[in-house]
Amino acid sequence: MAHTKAWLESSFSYSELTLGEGIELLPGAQNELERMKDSTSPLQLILRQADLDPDAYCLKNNGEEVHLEASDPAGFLYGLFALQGGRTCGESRPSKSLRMINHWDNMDGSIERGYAGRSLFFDDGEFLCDAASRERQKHYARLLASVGINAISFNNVNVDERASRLLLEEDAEALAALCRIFLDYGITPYLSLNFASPITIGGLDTCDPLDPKVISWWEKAFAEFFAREHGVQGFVVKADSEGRPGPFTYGRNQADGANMLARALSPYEGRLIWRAFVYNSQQDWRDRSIDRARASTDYFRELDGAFDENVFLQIKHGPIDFQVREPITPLFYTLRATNIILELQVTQEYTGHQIDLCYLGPMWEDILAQDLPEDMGIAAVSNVGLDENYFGHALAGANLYAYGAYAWNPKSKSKEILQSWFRRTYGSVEASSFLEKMQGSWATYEKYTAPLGVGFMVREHYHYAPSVEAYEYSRWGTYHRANRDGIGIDRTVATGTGYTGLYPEPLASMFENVETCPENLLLFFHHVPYTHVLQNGKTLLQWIYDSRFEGYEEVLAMAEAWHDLKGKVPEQDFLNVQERFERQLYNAREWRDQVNTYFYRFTGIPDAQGRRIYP
Ligand code: GCV
Repeated sequence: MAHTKAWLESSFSYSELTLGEGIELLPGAQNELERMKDSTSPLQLILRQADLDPDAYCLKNNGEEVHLEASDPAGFLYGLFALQGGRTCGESRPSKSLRMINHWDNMDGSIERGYAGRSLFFDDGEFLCDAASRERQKHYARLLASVGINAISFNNVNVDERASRLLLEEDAEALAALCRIFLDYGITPYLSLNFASPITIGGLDTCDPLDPKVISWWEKAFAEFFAREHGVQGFVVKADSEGRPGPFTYGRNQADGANMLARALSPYEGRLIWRAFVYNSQQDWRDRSIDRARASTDYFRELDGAFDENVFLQIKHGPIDFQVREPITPLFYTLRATNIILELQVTQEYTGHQIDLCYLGPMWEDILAQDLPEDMGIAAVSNVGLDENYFGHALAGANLYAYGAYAWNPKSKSKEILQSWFRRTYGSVEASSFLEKMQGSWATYEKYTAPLGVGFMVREHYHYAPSVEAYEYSRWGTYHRANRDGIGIDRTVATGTGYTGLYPEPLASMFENVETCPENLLLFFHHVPYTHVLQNGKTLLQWIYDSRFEGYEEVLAMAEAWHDLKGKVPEQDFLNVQERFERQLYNAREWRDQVNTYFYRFTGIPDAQGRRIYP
């Protein structure tokens, strides 16, 4: 099946090319130059070496000649993509040197939390390397490079037995061929690693990071792996998390585990990306002394400065798990001597499964507007798969595009990104009314799902559609604590789990105090009575009712605005989105009615506006 071009339609062509002295081009840049060549174009393209930052480019245009300057091959590549996107002058440099996409693809071809079909890379335990798969992989590499992504991990962080064997000789050739496709586009390949590999594939009886047998096993494994020269630059590791083994199993700390691997990687300049998503997923809901939100900060803050220099700690933006609204994980404010990577989720695990329209640009704009370390890297879980349009929902392409834009420039404006994506995908179609609603689609999603940062309330494991109490008595540590008087988790120092105290001032006091806590996070930090009066004068309960009704109405309005684009966007995309709006409406209605009924049954307080709440 052929994939759509997504936003890769070039609006630039040249007839003559001049290459300055000493310029080195990536094979991907050579391909792009080929594509843009058109003997009827009035423009000359001149590439020159200049003293710019890594990956940066500068474009100048006098109407006849377009000059592209850069200091390295990646800079030329990004400049060529900028030209294709319609930019012919100005300078640009990325603010982050690591801009990564993580795949959660399994080698059987399934994708954990994937909503756009099967894997682009694997099927049935093998690499996909037929001609059609290669074409798609190349196109995908172009798509990523066009928005500045420069690193990729191919396989799921939950590494099964098959994927553990990626380290071995048997996959070397296929792995090298896949890596080459991405390297050609300036994208450095990584793999996810099984911390228990010495047991799973090595025949040892332990993976204790301080055991000399284990250390030599890894040294030998990496020596053999890197001798094959496929271009892999490092590994992503999920350890001590959700059933994955790790250093805790042996009474060691997280730095013991990460540093052991990092030291074995250092002769090859390998990097170790260690995920901070470490928590106890066997919690007893009765035990209120454990707060999952605290876990990553409790485990890692005391290790600041203890990690080797080739270790990067990858931290999810929020302390729980990619909910529609979470505060920033405290570690971002407290780690000072550790390399860190911010982890976002492009795939819509908790934000509508690419069935519901949820443009995530505004969420990332909010996150990146916080005072985060400037020199951190950025990574995000991919939302693509074998579906013809790549994304399942044709409009979910905006999320990958926006992620690239934020990875390049964290100060980007989500509204401008959306307009740019739409123009490059659908041309100059007048769609301002629809785009305004799409810009608000994250806020809309938040309105009809779990209120004010309380999180979850979704169907267990599946993570789509309402199920208000599905997690309330589970082992996952994600409780909303609703009772007949109120709802929310008391995370204060004064009376709760003490989580607010993990933030530096003035954030700690702001979150601690119910009056100063940002209202959209009220139930994340506080257990509040339904009669609590919000800033807009409504009670919490009335606010819950109102926003569920509004959320549903907003989905209706989005679906109607989309209808006006019939005949203006390609029929296939029109129908794809229309069908998804029907499912989104069903979902939003279920959320509205299940959440409202849940609270109405608890409180017996009717809606002040007399709308129908099912008893
Ligand atoms: C890859 C959440 C998801 C899991 C995912 C995990 C992680 O818990 O539901 O599917 O596992 O996050 O980030 O490791």
